[in-house]
Amino acid sequence: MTTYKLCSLTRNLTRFPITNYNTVNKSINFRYFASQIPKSKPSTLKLGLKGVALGTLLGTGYSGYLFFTDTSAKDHLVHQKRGPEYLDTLPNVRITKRIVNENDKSGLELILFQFQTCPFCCKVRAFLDFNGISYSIVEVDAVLRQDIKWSKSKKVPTLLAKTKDGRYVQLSDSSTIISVISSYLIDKRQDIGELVKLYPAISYFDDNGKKAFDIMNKYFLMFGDHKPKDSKDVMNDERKWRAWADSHLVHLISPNVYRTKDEALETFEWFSDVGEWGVHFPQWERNLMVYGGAFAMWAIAKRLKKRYDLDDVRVSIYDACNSWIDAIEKKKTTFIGGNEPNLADLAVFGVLSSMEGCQAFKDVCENTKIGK
Ligand SMILES: N[C@@H](CCC(=O)N[C@@H](CS)C(=O)NCC(=O)O)C(=O)O
Repeated sequence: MTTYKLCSLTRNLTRFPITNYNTVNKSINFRYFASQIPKSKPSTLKLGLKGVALGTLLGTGYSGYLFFTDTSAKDHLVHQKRGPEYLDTLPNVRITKRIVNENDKSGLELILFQFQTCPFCCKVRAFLDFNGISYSIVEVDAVLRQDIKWSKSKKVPTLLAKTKDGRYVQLSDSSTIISVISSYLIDKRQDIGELVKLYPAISYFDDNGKKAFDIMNKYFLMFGDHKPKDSKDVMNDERKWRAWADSHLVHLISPNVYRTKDEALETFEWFSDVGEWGVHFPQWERNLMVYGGAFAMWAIAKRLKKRYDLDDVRVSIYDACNSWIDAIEKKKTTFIGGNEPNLADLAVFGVLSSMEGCQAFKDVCENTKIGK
């Protein structure tokens, strides 16, 4: 912006009534330029200088205006960094479930704040369960969300992990949670409280010009001194499919499971069963979650269908599942990760498992090879 303004100012100056421009050895300077103005036309100079002053004033004003309205003028503020939050004590919340794996040697103490059927939460649980890690669950009321009120970010999944100094570090964003814990599992002598610092949230301006934060390296693992067991290509492929699960597959879930009012209600009844809402919440709150949630999500699903440009939502999810299957068949392996599932396999499994009790899940299993 500044550069452009200087250029245009220079251009304006050289375009000034320079009848003598060619006769001043092309080394134009203001004093010389002023002396060349015929005395009989003082008003032209005055007028010109006023024009320059006015132009500068307008330019400055316009820059100021842009600063507050145009995001490109704020580029120097784009890369703000936000580190993790630490809590000295646990927030006053009810642990609703504890998943215990007797053979857990991770040394981790984790509390997962979740909605049982949120695809991002399912993804985290698929990862923790596959790795045999024990954890506690706080089932959050999806409508009132009291149990997440202590947190700046109201999103789930949110994970609290006990650090070496006895505090709790907060991890938000499902893929970051998975990458941080995977990095920790590479060398369990590390302090998870320190590892999280390697995944800062960085600010950017989204398509609507609104400032947002994202964890840019969320698909990367930290190996420290350890040599990765996989080649660069294999790791790139894993990251690619993990990102696909977050940026594509997951957006097909809501439009499918809340496709009609009946499907939305059936889905919420199932949520209530698996999330044990009848046990964890009073009847009125459970009903509010089921009926309020079903109606709200049916309405939102219609908007999402438009936003992601989905014509027939079932066809879109069949296509996505088929792309995933094709990629595995091309590799001639059981999983994208080869003979063992990698983080991409767990992400896709987790996302799809979020709709297990829904009609959409049955349809996907019947109409694609994903069930196998
Ligand atoms: N990028 C996040 C997305 C999490 C997310 O959007 N969670 C939803 C539940 S499925 C949520 O909490 N939405 C509430 C909100 O946006 O306020 C992740 O991967 O964890």
